[in-house]
Amino acid sequence: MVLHEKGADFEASEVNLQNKSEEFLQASPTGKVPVILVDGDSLYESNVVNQFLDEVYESPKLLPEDPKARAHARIWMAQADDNFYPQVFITTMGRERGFSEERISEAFEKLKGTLSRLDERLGGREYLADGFSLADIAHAGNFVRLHELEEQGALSLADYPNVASWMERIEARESFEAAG
Ligand SMILES: N[C@@H](CCC(=O)N[C@@H](CS)C(=O)NCC(=O)O)C(=O)O
Repeated sequence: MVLHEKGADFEASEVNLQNKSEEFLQASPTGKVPVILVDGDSLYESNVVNQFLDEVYESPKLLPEDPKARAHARIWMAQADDNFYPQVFITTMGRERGFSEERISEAFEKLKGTLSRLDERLGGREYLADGFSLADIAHAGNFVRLHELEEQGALSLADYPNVASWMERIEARESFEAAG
């Protein structure tokens, strides 16, 4: 999404995570995606990569100018890494990965708490920080899995109306569509 927002010139490679190629393992020291190669140098950890891209591409700026608003954006980026991402992942993929039912239901309960906190934050706000930012992008990669949970009847986004309208705003962006 960041690369598309910036209109950057880049080449994307699909990676088969079930069968990682030598070339991919050379590029990604953690064996995980996303990873970007800049002049042959690997950069990884999505929020770190996104901040790097925001620094090297002038516009549009994807972190607020004001230091306090910027700090809030980073708080929500950390929350996406520490809570939202692992909770969505364990809830949706846990069974396939052989996690215990206890671990899966614990993650689901925590996810509902995270969604409530997001909903509270988004009350009277269009985005998590001051304008659309990396904080919103840090969550967007998991929207598709939230929709899956809703389709399965496990979760109703109507219980989190501010989250639901925030997701719609982000999903309407060209960069979301382009990132697939
Ligand atoms: N904190 C990392 C998480 C990266 C991550 O866990 N990526 C997953 C896919 S979304 C992955 O590559 N998994 C493959 C594996 O663990 O083998 C980030 O934000 O970049």
